[in-house]
Amino acid sequence: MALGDFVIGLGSNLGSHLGARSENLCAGLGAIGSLVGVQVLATSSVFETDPIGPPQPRYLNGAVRIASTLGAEALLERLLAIEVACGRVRRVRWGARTLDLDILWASTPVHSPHLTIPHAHLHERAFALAPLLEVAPELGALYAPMLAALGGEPSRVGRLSMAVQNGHALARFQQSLAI
Ligand code: A4P
Ligand code: MG
Repeated sequence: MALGDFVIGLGSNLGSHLGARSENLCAGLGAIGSLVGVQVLATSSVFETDPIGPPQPRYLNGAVRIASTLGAEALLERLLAIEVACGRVRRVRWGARTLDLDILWASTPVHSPHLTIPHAHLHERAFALAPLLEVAPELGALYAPMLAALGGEPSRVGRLSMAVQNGHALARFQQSLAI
């Protein structure tokens, strides 16, 4: 039985070109889709966003909505393991990373010593709000005005999708034609 829905934000700004950063997002999405007890419900567009924090390359950001039989703490543990498997090394707070996975929202809010959901910085980050609203449009009344106050959506560069083939989760990035 699913414990609830979660929206996970994906971010990457390491990799010299669009391809490498989108591959990092796909690796993260594929790993999330392969977790036992997780079903992918929706995937978002990919946005190219200015970095918040110290000077560093621009990010690609997206989001995935899942139904999960894992509780929030167990899910966070799996996400941290996926970040490590995807080569993330923690050096600088808010610094560059191959893959950052944050739990942006859950159908049941969480306030524990390790975890705050909705994410504590959600309301101040267009790079998180824009993909969140695509996979959870029912949250528009609350979050769309916050996104508008931040200047609206960052630029879309493509979208993420997920297919299951022979029991394997396959994540894809399709680049927008306009680029
Ligand atoms: N934690 C608490 N709540 C949550 C949550 N809802 N989801 C705790 C995930 N983790 C949560 O987070 C550190 C600890 O926060 C977790 O172990 C968990 O116990 P982290 O993401 O591992 O640490 P961090 O990324 O080094 O630092 P921080 O401050 O969390 O950074 P953020 O908030 O992840 O922001 N600019 C653009 N344009 N796009 C980006 O994606 N990302 C960041 C990182 C900075 N600037 C960016 C972007
Ligand atoms: Mg993070």
